[in-house]
Parts: sequence; C-alpha cells; structure tokens
Amino acid sequence: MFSTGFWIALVAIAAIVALVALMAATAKPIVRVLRVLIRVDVQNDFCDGGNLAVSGGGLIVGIINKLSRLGKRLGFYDLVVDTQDSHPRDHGSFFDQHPGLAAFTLHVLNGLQQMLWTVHCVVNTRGWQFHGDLDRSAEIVDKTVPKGQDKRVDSYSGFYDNGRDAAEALKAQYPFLGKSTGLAEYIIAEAEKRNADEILIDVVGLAFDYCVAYTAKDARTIVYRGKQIRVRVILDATKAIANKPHEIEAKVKELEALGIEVVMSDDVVNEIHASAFIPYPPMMH
Ligand code: VGL
Ligand code: ZN
Repeated sequence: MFSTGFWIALVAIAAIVALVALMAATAKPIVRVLRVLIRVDVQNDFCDGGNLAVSGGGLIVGIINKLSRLGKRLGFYDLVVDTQDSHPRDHGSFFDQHPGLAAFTLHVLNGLQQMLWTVHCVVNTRGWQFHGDLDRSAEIVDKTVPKGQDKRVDSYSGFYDNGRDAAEALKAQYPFLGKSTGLAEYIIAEAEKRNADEILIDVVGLAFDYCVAYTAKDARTIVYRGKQIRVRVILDATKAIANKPHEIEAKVKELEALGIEVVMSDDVVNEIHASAFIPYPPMMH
C-alpha cells in the first residue's frame, strides 16, 4: 500500500521528533551570571618600595592582567572594577596623627579598633597611583572606586567604610561609620540592566588579609534576587601583610566559613577558556 520510501521517511521523522523532545526535556535552563572582577588597591604604596609595602606585592600584577585581559576578551567578566585607597594626608589611620603612638599598634578611632599605619596612599602622591604595569586601559576597567577618603574612619572594604556592623549606639554617635562607596549599588544595577539571574564576584589584589578579605566579606553580604551572591578570592592573585603561613591559613578558613570560595588563578583561567566554547547567548551589553 505505502512504498518503502514512505516508511523510511515516517520512521526518520518520528526519530527526529523523539530526539527533539528528549533534548527539550533534558536541556538545562540558561542561567545568566553577571561576573565581576574586583582588583583591590593594586597601588604603589602596597608594592615593594612603597610606604606600606606588602612583600612581593608587585608580583601579582602579571596574573591580574592575565585574568583581566583574557576574562574581558572571552566575555567571562562583564565588569572589571579597581578600588583605590585614597587618603587625605591627615587621615586618622596614620600613626603620625597620634603623637606618641607607633605604627602597627592598635588605637581607638571614633569608637572603632584601628590599626595605626604608616602614611600611605595619600591622594595625588606616587604611592596612591596604581602599579605602573597594571592594565588600566578603558577596554579593561569599567569603574574605579576610591575609598578611605573620610579621615574619621578607615575603609578596608571596597564596599563600605569600617564599622558597618558596629553596635547601633555607636553608629548613632558616629553616623559616618559603615558608609557605602556605591559599589554594591553599581553592581546590582548592572546586573538588573542585563537581566542577569545571578552575580559572581572574584576578588584579587592587596592586601589579602585586609582590604581583599574585607571586600570579599562585604561582597558576600549582597543579596541579589533573593539569594546571597557567589564570591571567590583568587589566592595567588593576592599577597598578605601577615607573613606567617598559619595566619594566612586561618584567614582562608575564616573566609571559607562565610561561604567565600578560595581558588587558584590557573583554575579560573581554565574556566575562562572553557566558558568561551559554551554556545549560550552572550550577555547583552
Ligand atoms: C590596606 C591597610 C591600610 C589594604 C589599606 O589595602 O589592605 N591596608 N589601608
Ligand atoms: Zn589605607
């Protein structure tokens, strides 16, 4: 009645319909992730020869450039943000503002425990400028966030001045504590603009145990679309002020306990390469 050709065509069509149905049923939903690389305080004063040098600070610049350039070129990072420690000369964290007190001793500054530092990152000085090898080209850097401008309070995090979780009474007495730099609001607005489902923030820079750790911790407090966002510190793209391995290990544990992932740059580089071959629609810019 029907020709052989008819039956072959029928079976072929049925097979195609079944295959398409199977693919549709098993396809993963496309989750669009806004990925942000925050490069913390990669400034001359934190590099060798600087006024608050972190040993080997300049050695991470090559890794940071690689992550930034590859990440931007292959569409892995949507945003690259630099934070810049930017103090007035009379900043309250400087030991020389407290006659008789030495650098690297603790003091109380407007109600908060404050480590006294050597004079560093004073606006418009060489030490305040970014490391000369850091790729700061316009294709790479989307935003530069100054911090530490208020002499009454230090600002380790790129998101908020210190004291954000101080007691309410203290915050009432010193209303300038914990003020936002605007970075969280900026990242959330960019995510909404692109209709991203999730946000990932990778943190690199100086110093691991101060500004990098504080920035990662504050990033982890950001809630986007009802969920705490994902945060990673790329450990070998940072250097610590502390030089004892157990101190660094303790800080890693502290971050991990907060759900912050501590990863290595090789793994992120591999992930950037791999992401370029996933035929998902790119984020709209
Ligand atoms: C930093 C101490 C004082 C840092 C900034 O970038 O880690 N540390 N100011
Ligand atoms: Zn500082």
